[in-house]
Amino acid sequence: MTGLRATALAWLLLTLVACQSDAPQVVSFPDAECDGAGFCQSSRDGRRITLRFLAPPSPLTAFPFEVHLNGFAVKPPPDVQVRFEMPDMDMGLNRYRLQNGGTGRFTGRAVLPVCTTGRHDWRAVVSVESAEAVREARFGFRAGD
Ligand SMILES: [Cu+2]
Repeated sequence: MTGLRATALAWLLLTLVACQSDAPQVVSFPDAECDGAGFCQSSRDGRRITLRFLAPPSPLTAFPFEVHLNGFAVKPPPDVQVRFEMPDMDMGLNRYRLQNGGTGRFTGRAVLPVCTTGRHDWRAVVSVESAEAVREARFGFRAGD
């Protein structure tokens, strides 16, 4: 190996290490589908993330939802966000930070845009950020049909 190559490799490794220490680790929960009543749940390593729509989600109409966390440390409380996306289609930024209602319950309210191609299949990505990791659960659901 030439000196230049070794230097380039060392630089690459340093960059990779720096990247890893910068951002917290993202732990993905198994993908799940919401049931017809708007109840969505996924578990991993003794932790459970539940998303519940408190009204049927429909474009252009605000709907409330809540997230319940089980098996998570609640002090300090994690930062809980939900972003709504459509698989393989840019629907703009639809991200909401939830209010901490105490005892592992977080509440939010969202308004979804209308899909110009008439699709109804959405995905809610619940992101729970604590000091050591970001844990994410992706839930498929339908809106407005
Ligand atoms: Cu769309």
